[in-house]
Amino acid sequence: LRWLTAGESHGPALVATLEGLPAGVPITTDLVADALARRRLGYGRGARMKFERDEVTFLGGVRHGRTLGSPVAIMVGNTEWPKWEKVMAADPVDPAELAELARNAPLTRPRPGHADLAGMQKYGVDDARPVLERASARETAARVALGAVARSYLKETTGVELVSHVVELGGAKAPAGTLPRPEDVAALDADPVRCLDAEASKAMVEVIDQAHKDGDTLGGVVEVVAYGVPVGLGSHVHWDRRLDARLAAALMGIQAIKGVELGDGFDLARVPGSQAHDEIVSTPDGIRRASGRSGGTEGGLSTGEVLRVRAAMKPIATVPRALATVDVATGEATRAHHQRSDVCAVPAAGIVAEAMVALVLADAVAEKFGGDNVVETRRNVTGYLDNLEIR
Ligand code: EPS
Repeated sequence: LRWLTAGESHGPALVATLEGLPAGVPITTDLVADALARRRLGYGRGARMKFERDEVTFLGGVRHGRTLGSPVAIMVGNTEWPKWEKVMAADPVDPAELAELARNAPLTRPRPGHADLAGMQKYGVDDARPVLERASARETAARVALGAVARSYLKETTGVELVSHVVELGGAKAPAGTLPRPEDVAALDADPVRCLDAEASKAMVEVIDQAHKDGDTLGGVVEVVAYGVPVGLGSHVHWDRRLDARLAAALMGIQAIKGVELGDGFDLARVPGSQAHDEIVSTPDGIRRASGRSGGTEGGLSTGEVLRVRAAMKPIATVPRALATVDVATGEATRAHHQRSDVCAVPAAGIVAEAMVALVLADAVAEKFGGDNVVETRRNVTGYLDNLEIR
């Protein structure tokens, strides 16, 4: 599979394309809109989440609720656009007209932790606007739209189901070993921070309230859990075919993610081998792992056990109590620019991480099982699983 997104945060729309899916994958505008609505959930988001709506339009690849096998193209309209029509116009605008717009004032006080400064240096611009527009996590709406399609493909071909949850936020932690199942999704979506543990959720809401009062922002850790992943996705034979490497790259590619762990990740580095691996046992269901420390991959291959990956999000770089910076127009020490911001977007990051995991797994399934129609793909999956020599 190949996928691309385009579009600026305050542009008319985001667009996303996904190429390589077979025909027959069920998908509708409502399914994508529901996925996008989940991304807007979460305590601690800023004002924009409340008034802006994501408007979904399929531009190609789908007919009467099923993919055609041609590239899927989705447009996610920004309802904020009328306010930005001049500032973000594709065609030249009369400079006199632009000068009257406060929104167009050059942003010359780059935010520490944001793409602002390095982006201005690299692209040779003296205003952060052209950089921050694309660095913005608004772009994740396009990925979540594609993730909804990937997810439907996974469900249809392999029965894989994904769940994500917040395991840590601003230092408040869910109890170790909390592992949500697909039937917990409704409860997770109803929780203000998408955390399964009620006590921890309360503590997370409290730290968000405190950060809001302090003019600060918070990060956290999300976990994505995939059930029903068949054994043998990815491969040990080459570094860029390893499933864990592909998952790590996809999660690391989400705005503000600074760390990724597969299974128990960094904790495995702190225990001896006798406590780090998942012992292999014979059960009435066949050969299984006795525990899930590895996170469902060994040697870059999926093991057929529950897949579990974590991503650590740093606090939002647009800090209300702004950090020290340099005004690039004057060279003077000052405070970074700030208009409005989220206190915390960790619950939304979980939804984005789900989308990225769905895309990576869909890619690995398409690669292993092929097929031009989902019926063919499903037959290939069943044929493979039914004919495993060792199971
Ligand atoms: C974002 C900053 C905020 C968020 C935006 C991502 O936008 P603004 O600067 O316009 O207030 O609301 O997220 C979204 C619009 C979205 O749909 O997720 C940023 O700097 O990353």
